[in-house]
Amino acid sequence: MADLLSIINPATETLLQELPVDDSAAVAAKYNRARGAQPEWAALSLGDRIAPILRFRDLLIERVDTLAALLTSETGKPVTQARSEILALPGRIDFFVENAERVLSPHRVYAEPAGAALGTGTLEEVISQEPLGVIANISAWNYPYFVGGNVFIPALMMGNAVLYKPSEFATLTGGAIADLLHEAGIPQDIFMPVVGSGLTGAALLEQPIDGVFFTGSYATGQKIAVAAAPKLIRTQLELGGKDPAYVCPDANVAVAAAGLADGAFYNNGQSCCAVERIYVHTDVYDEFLEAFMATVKGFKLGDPTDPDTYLGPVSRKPQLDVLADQVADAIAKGATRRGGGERLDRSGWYFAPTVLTEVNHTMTVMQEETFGPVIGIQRVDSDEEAVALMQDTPYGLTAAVYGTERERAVGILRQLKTGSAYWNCCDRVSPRLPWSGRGHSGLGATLSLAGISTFLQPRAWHLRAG
Ligand code: TXE
Repeated sequence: MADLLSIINPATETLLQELPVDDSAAVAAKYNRARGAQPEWAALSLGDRIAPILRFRDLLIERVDTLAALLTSETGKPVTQARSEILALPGRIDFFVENAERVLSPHRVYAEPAGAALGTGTLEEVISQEPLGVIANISAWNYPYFVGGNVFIPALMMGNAVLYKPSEFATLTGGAIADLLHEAGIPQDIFMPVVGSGLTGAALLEQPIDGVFFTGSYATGQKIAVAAAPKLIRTQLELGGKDPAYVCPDANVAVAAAGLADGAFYNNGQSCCAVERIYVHTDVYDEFLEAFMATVKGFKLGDPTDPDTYLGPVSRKPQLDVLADQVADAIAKGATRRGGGERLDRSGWYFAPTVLTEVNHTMTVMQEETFGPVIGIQRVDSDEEAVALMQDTPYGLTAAVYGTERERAVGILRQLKTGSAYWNCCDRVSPRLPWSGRGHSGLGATLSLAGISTFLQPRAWHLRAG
């Protein structure tokens, strides 16, 4: 009998469902089906591949209530935020649809002028694009519609078959996404969910896949890269960060405090691009801290099914210990705790929103990924000090600067090695811009035109008329 995967509701700690896990043989069978079906899918016109994706887009909107309730039940994401995530995917789909043809179309890059050739005819050079084939999409739980959709939508559109391994903490949503894609007309064998935890993900990597697109932690990302290396396949890793923000002395403090509190606590801090460290110039430090604390106190914590709830439980129980350890380490080294700091005494994996001040870089909270509702705020005396602290990380996903002078902010951001740079905003993703990381934040890019062409490989045509 197959092993079972238990799906637990983080808000109530009750068992939602037990699902049979795909073992190695089941994974291999799915791979074989995908391999068999992919050439026919790739041979369809682009329009025929786009049509079911547009139906999927409409179904997302039509079914948002049910889908959001399911996502909330298995991840604890507040339902309003679950709805926002689902309703933002259509905008990303629109971007992919609008740009698919431009990326996929063959183009002639050279045509020899008539009579110039030494041979009998003229020479043409053409670049065409081909899908990779069968790809693995190993995904995360924190934004399954976003981080999954950034991969499987353009991958399918470009003619690939997708073996989709949802996170074990968002498996019901992974199944719902598959059902919706199939209902919309994507062939069963072209998109298949693969159910299980890391072991199932590892079994998927043993198949002769043509690419792996992963979202998750740096530690697992390294394992994926090692497993994929001998295969010499396209490997993309979208990993986490320790994203810093700096508030300049000339910043609009109210805007900075509201924006950064949301950036730190939205989705309970469980975003790859959550604000994880804040540096504030001493001239505006007190004013900023007061406004920041007022915003945090206004966040409603509780039942994630309540539309007014802003902070629900964390999605994974072990994270409670990570958060408690970071807080304890900071306090032992001299930090001040302003509210929160511990698990709430109630059922569910709730951790009180925590602001730590008088922090420094000897503390894990300023060094290691927190991925939860805990934020450190550090006072700095100059832009130079802020830059040095912001640079002190092996990660490089995003960085934000709040201030009125664009040149000053851009000058600071240029000194940081990050995939995204924010001026007077943070925790923001656009389908038009590439999502990429430097250092431990990953390899490759999703979204933008680069996030479409990554599912293709170019072919060079040297065509000489005979
Ligand atoms: O990630 P994992 P988890 C970070 C964040 C968080 C941490 C853990 O720091 O605290 O990751 O989250 C599959 N071979 N981010 O546990 O373990 C696994 O089943 C193949 C950042 O979810 O990296 C899941 O589907 N697959 C982030 C996926 O990998 C394996 C989003 C991610 O698991 C595997 C989420 C293996 N050996 C978490 N081991 C972001 N960038 O937004 C595990 N998996």
